[in-house]
Amino acid sequence: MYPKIDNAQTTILSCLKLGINNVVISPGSRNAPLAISFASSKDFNCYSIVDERSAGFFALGIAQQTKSPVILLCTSGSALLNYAPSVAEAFYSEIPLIILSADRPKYKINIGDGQTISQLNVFGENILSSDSLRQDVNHETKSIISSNQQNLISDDLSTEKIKKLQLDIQKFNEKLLNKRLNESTLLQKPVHINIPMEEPLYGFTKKPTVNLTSTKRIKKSFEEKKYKKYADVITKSSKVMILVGSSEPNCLSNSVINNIRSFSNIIVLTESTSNLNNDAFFQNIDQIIAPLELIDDKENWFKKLSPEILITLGGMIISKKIKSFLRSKPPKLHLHIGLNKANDTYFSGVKHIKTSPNLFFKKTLSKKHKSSDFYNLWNGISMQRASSHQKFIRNANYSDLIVFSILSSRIPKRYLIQVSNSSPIRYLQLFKISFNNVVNCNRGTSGIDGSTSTAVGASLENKSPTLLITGDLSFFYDVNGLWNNYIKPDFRIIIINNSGGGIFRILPGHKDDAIFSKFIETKHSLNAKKIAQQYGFDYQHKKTQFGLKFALKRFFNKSTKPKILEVSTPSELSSETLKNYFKFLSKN
Ligand SMILES: Cc1ncc(C[n+]2csc(CCOP(=O)(O)OP(=O)(O)O)c2C)c(N)n1
Repeated sequence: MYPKIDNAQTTILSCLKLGINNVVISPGSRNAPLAISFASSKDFNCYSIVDERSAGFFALGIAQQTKSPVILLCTSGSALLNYAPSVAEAFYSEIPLIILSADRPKYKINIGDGQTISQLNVFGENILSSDSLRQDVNHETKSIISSNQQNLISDDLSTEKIKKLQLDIQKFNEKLLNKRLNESTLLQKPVHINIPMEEPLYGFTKKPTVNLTSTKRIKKSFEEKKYKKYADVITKSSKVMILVGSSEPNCLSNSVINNIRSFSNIIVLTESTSNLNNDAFFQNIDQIIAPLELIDDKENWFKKLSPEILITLGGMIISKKIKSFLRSKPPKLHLHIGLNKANDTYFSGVKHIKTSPNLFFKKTLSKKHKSSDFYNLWNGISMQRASSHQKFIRNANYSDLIVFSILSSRIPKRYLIQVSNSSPIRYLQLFKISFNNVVNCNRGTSGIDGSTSTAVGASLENKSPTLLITGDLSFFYDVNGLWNNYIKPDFRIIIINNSGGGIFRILPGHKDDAIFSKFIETKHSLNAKKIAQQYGFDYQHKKTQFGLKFALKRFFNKSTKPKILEVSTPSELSSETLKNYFKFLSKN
């Protein structure tokens, strides 16, 4: 079933031709021509989600796994604005989304018609592009001519001229769609297409009436070849740091990894979301750097550990500590390798080399590197920290830190782990987790507004079972993430309930008083029991170390229902324990 309205039909055919086939639809009437057409075609996987904010993150979760654009379709009015948080997250995390908003014809905007707002550019700078298709003049031509408002067809146009005008409109719409859909795929970014349609909306045809002439897939090409000159610089430097931000699993090949490992002047720092694991890489950045901030000799250590050359790969970096470390000791040269955005995070200037990291390292890592004690220096501290970490954990009180310690050793291999902001992902960074797990977190804008929806979307496109580790506020914020029919029985949620925003007790400047508790931490005494019941989850609530360990024995076993395990932790003691942890590491 294809819509009789040409711009809607062209949109559908363009998506089909470019192989974009996941569609998340929120209900409405203006978008019905597109919704019905997408949903009646076997070529599209369509998902129905009522809440557009949740729909946006659900789509983002799918695209995060597939790296292909996911279509979001909504009706006119405020519906579109509810995509804003996920659009911003997609923009900064570089995840492709195609936002299709159905709209009324232009003359009905701002004149008191129902469910209308100005829909163009609603996402401001937080999206790659926002465009409107042109309204067709071959649909409801008579009413366009008789209306003195529309200004689409001037009075003196003959039927032939109207035909020609429609051809121009069709050409414009096809070209625009081809450009934007391809850009979303190539640049891995969200784009917005607004589609104005006149009523009646519900006319369909069995065969397409529009013939696409110019739509075609544009291929990615790694063109940059000017980087060989850096081989010499890297070889001769005694301090090279490779810092890997959020990446898809195994962004470097084994042969490149082995090559990097053999050089004493290169160190590699990774995060949980780098999804790149090797025992020679330094995975727990905060464990190494945070204690240095507490010692008298900080300046001297910072100097010794700082790189001359910084090579960054991947997306956003989570660790605040590495950011302040590199900002205080900026590298002489910062190269960012890859097609994703080169952020000047460390204010040292950044050179963007748009090529694949594997190719870059193959061409620049020659055999004769300067021998250096850089790797050994980092490795020495890292080993010392790992041993102090174990000692502290052995004797620490039941707290958020201990919960993460228990989880890190009990999450089975081959899980897709989705983590919420903010302290859950920071705690996770302090532990080594199984090498076969993939970790994702919405760090584009670090919001707490879509972690559950993202996890549910992601779970559909990953063969592994999914575990969402979330804070209590993030969970209650995005509870509509559970309001859909796509939650698989192997979906697992662990809520770390520290009765509010535990992160704010950890951040510097925190003062424990009534204002902090009410307006910053937003302390509460809610739990997820009734929510679990409402959405058909198995539910357990544990409040002790022993209880948690016991629950985890069966939590990951196969089941007919998805499961929630809520773990209550003492908020004051948790923040105190973390502060003591870093103090202990700095002294031991
Ligand atoms: C949409 C949005 N609003 C506000 C914030 C600011 N913020 C960051 S973390 C946080 C608290 C999160 O609490 P919770 O999910 O319970 O995790 P915890 O800090 O306890 O680990 C808030 C409100 C945000 N990141 N995103």
